[in-house]
Amino acid sequence: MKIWAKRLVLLCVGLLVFGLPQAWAGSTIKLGVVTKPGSAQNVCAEKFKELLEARSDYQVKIYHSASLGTETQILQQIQMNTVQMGVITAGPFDVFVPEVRVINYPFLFANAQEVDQILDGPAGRKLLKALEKARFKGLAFSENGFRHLTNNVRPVHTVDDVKGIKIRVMESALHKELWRLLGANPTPMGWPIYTELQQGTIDAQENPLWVIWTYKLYEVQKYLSLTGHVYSAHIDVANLDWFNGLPPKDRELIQRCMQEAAVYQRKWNRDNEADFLSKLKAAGMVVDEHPDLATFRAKVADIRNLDIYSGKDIQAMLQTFME
Ligand code: EAX
Repeated sequence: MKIWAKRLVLLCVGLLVFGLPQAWAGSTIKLGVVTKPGSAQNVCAEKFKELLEARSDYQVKIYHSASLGTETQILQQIQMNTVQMGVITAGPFDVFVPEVRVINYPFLFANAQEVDQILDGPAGRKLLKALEKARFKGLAFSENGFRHLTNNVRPVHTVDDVKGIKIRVMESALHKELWRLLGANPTPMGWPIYTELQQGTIDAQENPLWVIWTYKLYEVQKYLSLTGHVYSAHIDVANLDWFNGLPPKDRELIQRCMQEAAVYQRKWNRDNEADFLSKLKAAGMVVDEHPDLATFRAKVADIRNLDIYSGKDIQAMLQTFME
């Protein structure tokens, strides 16, 4: 073989072994969300895709509408790195990282301003860091929003009205305990749950207003009470080892794009809340805008003493968030 031909062969082999496979493998990022287009998770994921693709050669492929299974299953796939990233509701995270129960604590945040102050501050950063134990890189918090109760049995004004109602809760240890304490009969299930509500397997669910609207739950739920009992963050994550294996400038870019997407998405959610509420009323839901929350708070006052909050780390973090 001529010398130039040998060199060409060596160059090709070298590129294959060291260069191209890395470039190919690294250029497409699979990102999972459980919800369908138009949903809060998708708004964040799509913004992230737009920002990252405009600023780099990465391609972001969004898997949505439960095509990867439930949020719990998406988290498992991120851990295995068959999916690299996700925008996932904080609820199901608490099985993987118990510290996440801290931000799902009932009535923890008074309003959106307080959410931003705490989650964007040192307490939020500490929580993102805690995700590393489960091999997740925590990039940012976007949001599902404040969760409200809907049901088909009766109007709910005080906590006594919740008694015995069969409610679907997220696949989360805390959410299950919470609704048990409130007197309901909770069943953890992945998302979506329209059919179960329609068939009457369950009578109730709780979610932010955009969910009730986007998933047409008003067709199968008569009563809405603005309980705002839990603020539901999304945690925007990547597989930790995949992320750490990227060049530093890519890591920084991905982090920055996700943070910008999260800020954009929180604003989107908040700007649209009043509109979702009017649409739900117009669609015929009976809305209690001022349920007697004192009765709810009283029932969950002792939640931090439950087993799910045992452990020094989790108690210390809870303290930080409550200060
Ligand atoms: O994002 O599972 C849930 O209740 C979530 O809030 C739902 O997926 C909407």
